[in-house]
This record gives sequence, structure tokens and C-alpha cells, in this order.
Amino acid sequence: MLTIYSDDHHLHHGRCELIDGELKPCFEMPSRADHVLQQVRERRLGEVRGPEDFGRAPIERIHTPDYLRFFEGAWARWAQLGKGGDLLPFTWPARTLRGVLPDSLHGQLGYYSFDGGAPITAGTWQAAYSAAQVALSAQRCMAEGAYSAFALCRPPGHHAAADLMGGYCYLNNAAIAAQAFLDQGAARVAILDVDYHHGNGTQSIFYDRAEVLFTSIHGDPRFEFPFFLGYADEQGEGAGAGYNLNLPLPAGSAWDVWSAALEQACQRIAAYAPDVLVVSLGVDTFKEDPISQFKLDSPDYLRMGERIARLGKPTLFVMEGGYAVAEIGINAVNVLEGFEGA
Ligand code: SP5
Ligand code: ZN
Repeated sequence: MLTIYSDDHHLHHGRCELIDGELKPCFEMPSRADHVLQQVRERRLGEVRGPEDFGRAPIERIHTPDYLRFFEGAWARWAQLGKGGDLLPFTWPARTLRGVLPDSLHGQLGYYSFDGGAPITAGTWQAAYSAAQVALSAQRCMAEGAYSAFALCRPPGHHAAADLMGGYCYLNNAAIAAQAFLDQGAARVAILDVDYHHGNGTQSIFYDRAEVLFTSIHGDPRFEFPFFLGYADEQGEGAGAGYNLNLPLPAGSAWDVWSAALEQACQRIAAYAPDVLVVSLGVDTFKEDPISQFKLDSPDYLRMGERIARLGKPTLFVMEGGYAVAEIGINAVNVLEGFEGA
């Protein structure tokens, strides 16, 4: 399997995130992608290639121009105020407040974010832009005939909505790739989000559209981030009614429970008969993950890849979460190897 990767992810190295009532060093760090790349190479998954640059247009198919303008320019405005540390939001337009766009940098940052977990640093825009190009380049390889590809994206994307950052995510790499498939002639794209957290950004982007089926297996939002989306009764709306499937699972879920949900998601995807499948590949379902509460073990990821392969669809894997840094490469490449061996 071909891997697309860019070193630009090193440009994004946040110092702190707001989590559990503390400012802690970011769990989402550059060594994550380095470990995945190392495993891809050691286990000879296939060629590793840098991305092409498809420009902003395919990103603007998913994200609003005002959001992109804000994100791209935020760091320069911060620096102009004489600041050098990470830019983190602290006020959001929650209930009883107005969804107005203030003039101030921090007001606008609150407007365009939903948590205090996605710091903007000097290199964040470039890293996120390159990650989107990584996803688009992998998509292009498949459009040109590859049966599968791995977009080794960092930062991740599935929490990012059309005009919102959060949950370590800025640009929704999987959604951008899915839209590119549609724009190049696909009639139906299925997304299978196996990250431990609900892909609230991806769901919201495609919620009212039938040409993208979004399926997700994740920690029940009654107890887990992002708390405010990902419930089983969210089934899509308007033309998208029936094209959203959430499978929230309890804390402590291991492969027996998780694989039953995967079976359900796969049967829904098979019935949908998509032209192509995009997998939001987070491996924070691992038993040793420092911020998660599922109990998957490394060999389980081989089985995961095998089951996905049995769908028999051209498949684009897009890297999302996974914070047990030493094992993230082993687990991610297990999925890809399982897929290829099946
Ligand atoms: C892409 C991705 O996986 N983003 C995840 C963002 C999660 N951020 C908040 C996690 C809150 C975890 N709380 C439990 C910590 C246990 N010490
Ligand atoms: Zn996650």
C-alpha cells in the first residue's frame, strides 16, 4: 500500500492543552507520526511519497472561506500583539450568548473553536494545510487507479467542522478527501470512523447529505469527549436522513464488543454500496492509550483491517488519533497489513 507523508507536521508542536482541569503537555505530538512512518518503513508496507499541492480550492469545498482566513492569519495577529506562546481559546459562544463574530483575536478564536485542546502555533496552519494535501494526494492516487492508500496525516482532522477547530483538529482531512472523490465523479462515499472519539466534525459536515454515509464507533458521549455529539439517535436530516450511524460503546469495551459494532457498521456500509470507503483511522481505542477507555490489543488491529478488507471496496485510510506513542505505529500498520493480507 502506498503511503503519503509530509515532514511539515513537525511545524505543529503545541506546548499545552486544557484537559481535566489542567494545562498539560499536548498528547497530540510530532513523535506520533514519526512512529507511524517508522513502522511503515520497517514493515515494508510500500512506497512512501510526499504530497502534491492541490491548493485551497478542495479545502474550501469543506471549510468556509472566513474560517480559513482566520486560521491562516491567527498566528501573525498573535505575534503582532507581542506574544510568542501558543494561542489557546478560553471563551465560547455557548447558550444565552450570541453567535456574533467579535473583532478581537481571542473573541474570534472562541467563535471558530469548541474546546481548549487545539492550540495554534507558528507552524500550525502550514502543518494542517500540508496534512490536507496529504489526504488529497492519497485520494488522487486512488482516483488514478490505486485500490488503497494511506494518508499519514498530522494534525488529525475528524473533530474539525466547516468553521470550527477543536479536539487537536483544524482541517478535516477525511472530509476533504471524501468530497474530492465526489467532485471527481463518485456517486456515493462511505466513511468509517474507528477513532475512539466521535468524529463530530465529519458528521456535521455531511449530516444533511445522502451521498456520504457516515458511520462511527466511539466512546459514548454521555461519558466521553466530545460530549455534545455522537449519540445513537443522530441519524441524519433532510436528504441525509438515514445516512448517519453512530455506535457509541461503554467505557472498558474490548474487541468482543467493539468488533460486534464493526460488524454492524460494515453491514450498513455494504448495503449502501459505496464507490469508495474512507476510513478515519484512529488507534486511540488501544488498551494503553493515556486519554481513552477502550481495551483493544495490538493483534485486534489486524482483525480490524481484515474485516474492512472484506467489504471489497477501494479504501483510503486517513490517520486520526492515537496517543500511546510507542504503539501507535504498530497498531496503525496492523490495520493496514490486515487489510492487505485479507
Ligand atoms: C483526534 C483525537 O483523537 N482527538 C481527541 C481529543 C480529546 N481531547 C479531550 C480528551 C479528554 C480526556 N479525558 C480523560 C483523560 C483521562 N486522564
Ligand atoms: Zn480520538
